[in-house]
Amino acid sequence: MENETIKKIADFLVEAEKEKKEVPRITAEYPDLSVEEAYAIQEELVNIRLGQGHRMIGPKMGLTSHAKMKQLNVDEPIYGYIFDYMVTDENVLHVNELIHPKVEAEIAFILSSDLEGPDVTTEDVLASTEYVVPALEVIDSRYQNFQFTLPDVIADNASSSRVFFGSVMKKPDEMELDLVGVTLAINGELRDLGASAAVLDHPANSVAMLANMLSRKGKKLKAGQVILTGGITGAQLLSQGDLVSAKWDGLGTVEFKVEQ
Ligand code: 0L1
Ligand code: MG
Repeated sequence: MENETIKKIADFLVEAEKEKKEVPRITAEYPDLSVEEAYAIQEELVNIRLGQGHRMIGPKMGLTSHAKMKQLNVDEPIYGYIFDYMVTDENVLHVNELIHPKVEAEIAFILSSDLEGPDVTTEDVLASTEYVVPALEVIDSRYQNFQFTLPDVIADNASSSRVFFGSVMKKPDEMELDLVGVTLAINGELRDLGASAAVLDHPANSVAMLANMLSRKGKKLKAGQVILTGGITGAQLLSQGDLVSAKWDGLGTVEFKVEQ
């Protein structure tokens, strides 16, 4: 694919996010779009955001549950990036800034030292982790009806949109990180629950896999980055007026309200 086309598609997706307008999936026009080309579009999109003055918080993993991988018929997760404008201090999600947001509960890792693949292990990740924190990720695919193929969603920065972090920080050796139970309620009604092993059997595996995937592009995970490891619960559609509340064993609660 020509550089000009890569740039055109990245601009198209950035514009869709800005205009809060769902768009047809890229593969409707480019049916042969490969995963490699999709990551090139994502990289261009990241460069546009950096050029606009946004700061990258860190990468995220997506499609880490067997259910989501099966849904898209893939055997490897994907990654994308979280930027500063996606993280808010107030506990409010402004729905008028988004298209059709969904929320999922995750665990985020904050690294104390760099991790460089290709052979990063789960033990390496645990040794290089300063803290883990609970996070509610809001995903908002820019595609009509959240319908996409694997290359589409990669190009669209893995549907990244907003993140709410909790205030409880734990050292990785303070808890059994693969045995964290999570509940996700909306308006007081339990919508989903899960255990952190849903994320590739252990959320630290997700970070290791990410480091190894990035190494194929000559990239590494860096100290200080905050890494979202993937949904423990399924993603739940949000509406104006919703009160979202999630609870993690040992990591507290994160709540936000969905407003205009
Ligand atoms: O964070 C995620 O798992 C999102 C991956 C993209 C798939 C989706 O938008 O549902
Ligand atoms: Mg996610």
